[in-house]
Amino acid sequence: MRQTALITGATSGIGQASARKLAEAGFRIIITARRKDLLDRFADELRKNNHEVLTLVFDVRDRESCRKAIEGLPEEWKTIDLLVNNAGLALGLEPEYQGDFNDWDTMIDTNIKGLLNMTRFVVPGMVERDHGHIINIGSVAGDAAYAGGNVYCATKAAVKTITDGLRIDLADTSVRVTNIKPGLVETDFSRVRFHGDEDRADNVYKGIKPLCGDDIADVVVYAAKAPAHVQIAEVLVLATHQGSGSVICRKN
Ligand code: NDP
Ligand code: 8X3
Repeated sequence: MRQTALITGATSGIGQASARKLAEAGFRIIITARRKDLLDRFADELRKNNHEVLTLVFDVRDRESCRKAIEGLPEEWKTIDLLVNNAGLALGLEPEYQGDFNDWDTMIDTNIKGLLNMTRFVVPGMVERDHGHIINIGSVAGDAAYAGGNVYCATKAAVKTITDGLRIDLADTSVRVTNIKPGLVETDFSRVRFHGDEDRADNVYKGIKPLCGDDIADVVVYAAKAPAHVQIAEVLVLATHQGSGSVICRKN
């Protein structure tokens, strides 16, 4: 029986690239996100390439929807071997004292509570089977705050602590836990952060060759395919001309 991976936030960017590469690496794929049209289109592409795929449309912030999605899985899809908690976002880049309350709530509810919702519903089955792997997509932003990053950085610092806590709590099982922390990756991330302002989003990647979704997906697949006794605990992946969350060397 082939292994099954569930990837949240698979309509775009890192999640979509990870789902594609995990399918190519032999996983059956459960892809999830809110935008049904994009999810269906991606599922069609995967099926055309003979990959086995199931779509689930829900918002990770909605705990009951997460519960229903997992509990309602068809029998042949119930055994999840790999959970990739990728769904997440940044909103705004204002100083903390001028931040938008709704943006804060959305980031905290998605990046922290959404990840916890999925973990809470999927991991008990892994513990029961004494087999499984959780890969959380953290960020270099979780290592240290940068200007205007305040709440987003705090959510990714929380992802690091939550991931470490889970790893400790699962150390007496065979379930593995990984935190992958990307730096600048060119996806829809900045378009979402700047509420659709394309010029501002494009500027984020000016003068530097950023990472792409596939670069992070390669690391996801590496961690997932490592031998069972090898737990890739944490990986920081930066563009070559990025030194840290706030040091980015741009060339004209
Ligand atoms: P994208 O905006 O390209 O993708 C984000 C994905 O998350 C989309 O598929 C979106 O799907 C999904 N999503 C967002 N909110 C929700 C929600 N409430 N419920 C379900 N799905 C949701 O961004 P990235 O691929 O760049 O981001 C993926 C992850 O990587 C995030 O956690 C981000 O913080 C992290 N990251 C990104 C970096 C970057 O520079 N790009 C660097 C470091 C980390 P839909 O809208 O259809 O629901
Ligand atoms: C995304 C990377 O540096 O834009 O987490 O915050 S950064």
